Amino acid sequence: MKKIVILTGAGVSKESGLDTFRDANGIWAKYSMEEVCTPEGFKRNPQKLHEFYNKLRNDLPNVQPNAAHIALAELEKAIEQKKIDAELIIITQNIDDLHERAGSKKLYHMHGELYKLWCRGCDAKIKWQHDCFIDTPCPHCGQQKLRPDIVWFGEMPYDMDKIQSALLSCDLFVSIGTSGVVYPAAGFVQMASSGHAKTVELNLEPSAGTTCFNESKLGPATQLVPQFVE
Ligand code: BV8
Repeated sequence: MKKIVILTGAGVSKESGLDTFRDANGIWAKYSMEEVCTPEGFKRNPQKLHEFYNKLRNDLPNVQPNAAHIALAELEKAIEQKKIDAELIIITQNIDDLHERAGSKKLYHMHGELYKLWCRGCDAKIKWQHDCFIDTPCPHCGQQKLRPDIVWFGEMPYDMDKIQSALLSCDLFVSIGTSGVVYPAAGFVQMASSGHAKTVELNLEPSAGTTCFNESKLGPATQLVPQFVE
């Protein structure tokens, strides 16, 4: 049984029309990472941060999964139908819902999800598709202590124990559409290599960790991923 672990980043959603972070006209060229992607930024100006995530959340219904998301979902389906003797886990750094809408189910959102809020009053995690403001009451406890359920810099990514054991025991690790700048995701290739995995990078341009991969294919995800899945 072949164990496959796939890591995706913002590049896999680019051709659906969502901005990446570090490309020329990416998100960090328009917003300050410190202001909208750190707990300190949220403490300093929670309204500004809520407005940032409200905008990203409102963009989601206008975009569709692309051929890369669909190819990964079809791979999972073929495995489910026992057409391929393998196990597949997708770890995404993305907070959009395009993998889910393409049909992927075995998915870890290690940096959280746009369609989730977290109440710091009662600790509830809430499915949320609307705008959220500093005075939006928690639907569970009524307190006005909601924050986006997003992992900011300096915060521990989700599911790291499950992710780590998957990486150390996989046969194939494929990294798609990520610049390889943000840790711990950027270190996953080394973790997979320390096991017995073959490692492949599918990216528009070489990532920061490109030399750590056994193989690197360059091009758009909507071309590379369906070819790779075949
Ligand atoms: C943690 C939130 C510890 C959601 C994000 C020094 C060294 C090492 C590490 C650190 C360090 N200083 C600080 C750190 C830690 C820090 C970090 O890594 N900083 C970096 C900047 C150095 N990491 C953290 O803080 C993490 N937490 O370490 O916790 C800890 C331990 C114990 C207890 C408590 C804490 C948390 C990191 C998560 C931060 N949250 N975002 C959101 O707003 O979206 S990060 C942000 O970057 C997004 O999540 C994004 O997913 C992520 C990575 O970006 P990419 O997805 O790679 O996107 P990018 O634009 O960079 O690249 C796109 C790529 O796609 C490009 O290569 C491009 O060529 C390619 N592409 C473009 N178009 C296409 C394409 N590819 C294919 N097809 C195309 N069409």
